[in-house]
Amino acid sequence: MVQPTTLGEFIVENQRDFPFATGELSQLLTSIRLAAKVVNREINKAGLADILGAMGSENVQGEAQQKLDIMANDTFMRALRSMGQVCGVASEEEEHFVAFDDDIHSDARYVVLMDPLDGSSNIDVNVSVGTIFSIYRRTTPAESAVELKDFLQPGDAQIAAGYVVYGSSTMLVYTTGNGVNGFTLDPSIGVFCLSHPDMQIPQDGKIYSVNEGNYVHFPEGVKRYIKYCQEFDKATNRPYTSRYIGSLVSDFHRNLIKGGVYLYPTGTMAPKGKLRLLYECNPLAFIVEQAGGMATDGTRRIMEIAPDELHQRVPCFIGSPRMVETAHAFLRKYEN
Ligand code: AHM
Ligand code: MG
Repeated sequence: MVQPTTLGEFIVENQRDFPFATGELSQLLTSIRLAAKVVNREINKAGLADILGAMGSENVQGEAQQKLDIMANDTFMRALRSMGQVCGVASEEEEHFVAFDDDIHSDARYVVLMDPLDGSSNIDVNVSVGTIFSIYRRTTPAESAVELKDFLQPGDAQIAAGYVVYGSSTMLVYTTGNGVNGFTLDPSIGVFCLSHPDMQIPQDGKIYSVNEGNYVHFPEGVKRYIKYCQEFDKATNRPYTSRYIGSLVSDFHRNLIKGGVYLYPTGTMAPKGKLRLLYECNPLAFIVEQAGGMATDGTRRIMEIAPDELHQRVPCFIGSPRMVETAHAFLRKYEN
């Protein structure tokens, strides 16, 4: 039997490709890998333990927090705090960034932004959820207090980004800017093994993913693009297939493998879009571009947007480049 490469081995083997190859990033990814396994274990038994359902609280964005949102947030925070590489973490579940300012973090050079459990409204019905993370070097000097500006960096400054999808199998997919690799958790030994080396998104696809319940609220260009996806045309392989789980990581992951486009546009329901720039769109944009795809807000590359707040929302068009470009053409034509 051929022994699979484990995520731990892969991280060490590829450490040299990384511009600041000091081993710190490898340690940091190790913390994330461990937290992902803990969260996976808790999600897997969620129906048996009393951890389903709402907490009875809301996060800063006014969304009901699920018990598993809190568990995932605490697990990742603890794992990142336990090592000395990270000086602060910003999370969807926390209004302000959390500074790690004790002695072991005094010369930590990285900040992490994360959505610890994305798509958590799907948990109670046993539908896939995910974790998304984004890693930057701090811009302020080590040994000083971490500041908001360390977190408000454009996506192009990301050092690494990834996601975990807790699906029919659990996978961790990440990039450090040298392509994208996917690892499947072998539950019998509790180890992530390389299963999807050098992932490439198909240049074109047949899947469009959008919450069509919001159709009447969308800009005219998006409505026309959706109609285009639904029309019959043999030459361009239409109609396309509509697939929408409502769990960004899962929808993104499927489209990355099969080819497709995910849209969360502006609309009267979500005037700035729904998805968060820093810990949802940027990390997935880094991954999709590394896999040969595109991510924009309809006009600009997501990763070029200069953020001005931690929980900033942006419209998002992400996936196979030809599909994103066609959507753009509709947006330009029906600009309103
Ligand atoms: P969350 O971070 O509160 O879970 O919200 C993000 C989720 C995404 O996973 C998903 O793609 C989107 O919200 C679904 O939104 P909608 O229900 O409006 O279609
Ligand atoms: Mg989310």
